[in-house]
Amino acid sequence: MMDDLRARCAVPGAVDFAAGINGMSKVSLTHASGSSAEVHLHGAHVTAWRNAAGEDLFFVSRQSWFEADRPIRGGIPVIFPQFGAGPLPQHGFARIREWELAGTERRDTGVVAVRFQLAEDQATLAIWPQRFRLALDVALDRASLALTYRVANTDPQPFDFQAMLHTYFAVGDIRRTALYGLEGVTYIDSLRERAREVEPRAVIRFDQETDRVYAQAPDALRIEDEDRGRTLRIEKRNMPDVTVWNPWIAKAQRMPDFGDDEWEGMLCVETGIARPPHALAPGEEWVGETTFTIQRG
Ligand code: TA6
Repeated sequence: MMDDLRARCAVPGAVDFAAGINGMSKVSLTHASGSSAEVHLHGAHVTAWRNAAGEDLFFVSRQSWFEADRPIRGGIPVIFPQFGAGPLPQHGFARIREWELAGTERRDTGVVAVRFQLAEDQATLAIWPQRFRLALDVALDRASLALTYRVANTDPQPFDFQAMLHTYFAVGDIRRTALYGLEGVTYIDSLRERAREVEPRAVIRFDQETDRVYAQAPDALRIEDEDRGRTLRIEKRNMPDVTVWNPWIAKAQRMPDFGDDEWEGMLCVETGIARPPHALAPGEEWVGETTFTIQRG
């Protein structure tokens, strides 16, 4: 399979293929500047984004599973058609399906891009009787990683869906990390019986388990990693909701695929469409975009 992928889609010096943990197929993207990224076909899951110095910008748990039918813990889980708990597996099935590689390219600008796609099959139809087509474009530039997430309704019936890019950022110390951009935004607090509150803080800091879904959030957010002297910008389009999550101590200890101490070095800031779910008529397509940029450090 690897040889076939390489023959069809490798781009010398930019796109290559390898067998990762447990032999799971992954695509590596390398930009001329030295920045790089890695995406597993399992879940079209971005499992690494590194700057030219080779520093990890995303968190991946040292205890993550790399197995069929299980989600990878870290990077960017692709959430569809359900966010959170519900009639489907937690966070839906897209993150535990094997996606197809639909294309690779190095653009004239130097951007290195790869496209993955997923459509219904007997297994998904058995639990979610809708025909659909997902596409995820991952585009690596010198100091940015841009994701374009498409959901098309190829079914004769309308359907509702939730979609989220469940991004895990690596931080030096969550207690010295600040999130900007959510002041005045209404959020649902998953830790307080889904109470609805308005965020009063211009600067959000973390000193406890945090699990909130902010509705209609501004399209520009910023993470200040004070421990590492790094500023990461998040810009989004047509992805109104933002989830902010850190499991903190007790939940970290309850998660088998997450180290007890790993809560200190990560922060999830997720972009997507959750509440209300998005309705798609037959033949319609939703497109959401999120771009991460290293602004400093
Ligand atoms: O996005 C936040 C959240 O919904 C949390 O409630 C927590 O469950 C997290 O996702 C991780 O979910 P997972 O199913 O990947 O363990």
